[in-house]
Amino acid sequence: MSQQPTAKYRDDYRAPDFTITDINLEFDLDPNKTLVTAVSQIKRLNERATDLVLDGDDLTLVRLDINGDTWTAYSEEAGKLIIRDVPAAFTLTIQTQLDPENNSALEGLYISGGAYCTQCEAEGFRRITYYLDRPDVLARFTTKVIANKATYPYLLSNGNKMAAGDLDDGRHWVEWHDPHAKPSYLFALVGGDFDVLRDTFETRSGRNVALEIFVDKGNLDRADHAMVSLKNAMKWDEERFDLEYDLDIYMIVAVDFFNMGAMENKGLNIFNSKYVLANAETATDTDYLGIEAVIGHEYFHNWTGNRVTCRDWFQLSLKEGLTVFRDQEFSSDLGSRSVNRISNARIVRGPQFAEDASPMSHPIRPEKVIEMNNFYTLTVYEKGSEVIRMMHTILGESAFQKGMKLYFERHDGTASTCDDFVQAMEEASGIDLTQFRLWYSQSGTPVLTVSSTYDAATKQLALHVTQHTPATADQQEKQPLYIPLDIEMYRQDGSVIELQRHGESVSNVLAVTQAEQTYLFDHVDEQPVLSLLREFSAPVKLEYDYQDDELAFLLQHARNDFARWDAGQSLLAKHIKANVARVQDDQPIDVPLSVVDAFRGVLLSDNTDPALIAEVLNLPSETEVAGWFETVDVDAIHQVMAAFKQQFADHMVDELAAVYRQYAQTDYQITHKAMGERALRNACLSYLAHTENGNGYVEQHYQEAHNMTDTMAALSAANSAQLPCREPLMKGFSDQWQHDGLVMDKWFMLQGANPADNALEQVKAQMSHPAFTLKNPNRIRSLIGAFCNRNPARFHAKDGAGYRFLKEILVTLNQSNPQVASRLIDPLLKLAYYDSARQQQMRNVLQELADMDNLANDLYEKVEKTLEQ
Ligand code: B3K
Ligand code: ZN
Repeated sequence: MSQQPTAKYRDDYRAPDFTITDINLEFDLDPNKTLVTAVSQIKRLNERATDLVLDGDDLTLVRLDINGDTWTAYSEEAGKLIIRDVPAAFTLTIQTQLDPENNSALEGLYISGGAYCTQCEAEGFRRITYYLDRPDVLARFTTKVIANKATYPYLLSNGNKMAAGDLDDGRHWVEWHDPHAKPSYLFALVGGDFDVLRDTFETRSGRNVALEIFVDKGNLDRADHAMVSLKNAMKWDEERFDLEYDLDIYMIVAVDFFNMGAMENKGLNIFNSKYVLANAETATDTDYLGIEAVIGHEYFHNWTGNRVTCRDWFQLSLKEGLTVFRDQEFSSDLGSRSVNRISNARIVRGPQFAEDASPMSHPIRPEKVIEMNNFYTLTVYEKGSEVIRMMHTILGESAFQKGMKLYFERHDGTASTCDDFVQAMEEASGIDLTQFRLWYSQSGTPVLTVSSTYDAATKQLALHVTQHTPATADQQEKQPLYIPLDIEMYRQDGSVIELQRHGESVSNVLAVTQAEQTYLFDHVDEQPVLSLLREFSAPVKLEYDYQDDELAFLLQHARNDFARWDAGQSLLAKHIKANVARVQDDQPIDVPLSVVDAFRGVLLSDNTDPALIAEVLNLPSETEVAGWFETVDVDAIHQVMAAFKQQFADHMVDELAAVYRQYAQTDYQITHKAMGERALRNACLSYLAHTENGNGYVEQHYQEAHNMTDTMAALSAANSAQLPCREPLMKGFSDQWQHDGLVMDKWFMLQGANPADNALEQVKAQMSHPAFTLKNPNRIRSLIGAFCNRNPARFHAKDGAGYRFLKEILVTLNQSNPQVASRLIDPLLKLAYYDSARQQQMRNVLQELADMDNLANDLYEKVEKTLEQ
């Protein structure tokens, strides 16, 4: 490492010395010599400040004027432009030259598939011009874009289109003005040629908003679902959150080269095409749901993120946690609430808890950051959303919405803090959230240990609850949190026992606030079965000594679908853990028939939503299971999970086949009901693939599939069960789709997750597939990301070959796209959970990375933290 990057601390926040009220930008687009002229109105805020310090990264400065005159009193330092002795208010003109074609980091201005586009969050605007590139500087933007008219007929930026014209030399220009002052991270520009899907939306107050979705030529037939989702989102936000759109136009541009999912730039969202393009032939049901969620998410940012933005990047969860909560509610109101809750809980309990337990552990409002892009994490987003959800649970919908209203009244048009949000919730509800605020500053996963004693004579139940948050890499001392614990009690006949204390009914949501607490309930007429942490009411680990029959009971009888699924997961977890221990003791794997029977009961229950049955049947991934252990035995886990799949398939083959036949589909519909039925049928197929006629089932399923969901279900079953038809089907798919990278991503993902012994060799071979390129983040995530995250038995191969392979990829990406590299490295950070031989191998490759002399900040931050441990 040549130069040590410096960390920033939340405590060091200082208001800016200067601000920028207005900026006029002019872009003369050229692949290697784009000229950017920025004319900013600068105002001094701190009277003692004499020097204006602007951020800049990888820029060529062409001109610098103050009030129209050349200014020479400036110097360039690493990442900064220092302009000395500036007046109190002035016009600053800065001209920079950019090379978008060679911008492989996909941050700032770059070219994706022939179109110019931008990505500025978090700190990409400084790769366009020197600027006060921080979210608490809010300016009105006017942007003029100039380019060749034939090649780039569409020139777009934020806000409303103000004027356009042609130049003599075949070029044209368009000027945009955004009336809403915004931070630079929300700036966007696009120049290219597209097909456009147009529609309109009439807001509640009767304003007409033009909706435009820009896609690559030829993809118009894949944009409808995105448009429907957008209109649904606009309507939902009016109805549920009382929030209306505020510009005359809303544009979405789909690009193939994009580091993450999408970006909420004001009035001009830029999307990874994965979250826009879909039709029956190319997209699975999961893709459809993903599009609905991400289109919603970016739209909802218009209020939670854009109208009220973040004061500094440590406050990121202010907009992200809240907006994830809003998109989850949107998906739940439109589709199945319980299925949505299940997938949220899976993410938090799996990869988010793993993040808490890693060297990158941080609170939802981090304290220390080297590279901001490293903090767009599951903790900030998903746990952040859980924290908002807990407030929603504690306050109730009505008081929560009052809090939202107060938050907007106070903070609209400003850059705010997480604390501003909690304050509004507190004042609107009258509920003291002092202790609750700890969720923002304390990292780690709390463990709730619950036990109960029932006294038949007094008909009292005592629930004893302790909470403990283990120390994390970033924080040793932990305090008790305010944890909402949602519970229910059942009688043996399945009826509910009302929660009562002194004869009065009490809320199902207990407020756990101390390290140890006991709750007493009376009028409990029999020894109850307890349903605990319903709806995953807090992002905690629950420990309760459940008996198998209690879990089987809840799986069958709980009146809440989430609780049923959760009981099934606990039953599995108990026996998976026990069997991993058996394998380690050289004993045979034993899946009790009573466990199989409990699942069979759900499979055959005809009053249960098929989507829920599918979720119940969906075994936890090996990566999720790994998270349950102090020391991960990848091989034992692999064996045990394979055995569970096989035993379930063997013991339930007839029932699985019957349900599979029952849900045979003739026509294809994209409704939640049809999706649920497909999910169940395909879950059955995934088991049937492991039975005697597996190959026949899968081959026929593939041949008869008339949509991508079914096609992929067949391929994925063939892949997991390593069926003879795997080869020909994979080849057929590749022959059919190799021209389409987005579709091929599904295939690459299967190659990455291939359980074959020689998976690594095959993954390496697929890197020469015509559809693969290390320049495209989607391809990298599909093939290499799947290998490292969804194929633990191969990635963690004893000889360390998986680690060395990842290292080679990281060395390449460190140069070309450090942001993507930094996402990919995550499985190596968990080295502490592996045996000493594997740990050493992982440490070796991390050390080799640390020794590089050009290691990007993104990787540096993670590598150093891990090696320090
Ligand atoms: N706000 C963007 C994420 C930007 C990530 C920068 N590395 C998308 C979103 O959360 O909606
Ligand atoms: Zn977001």
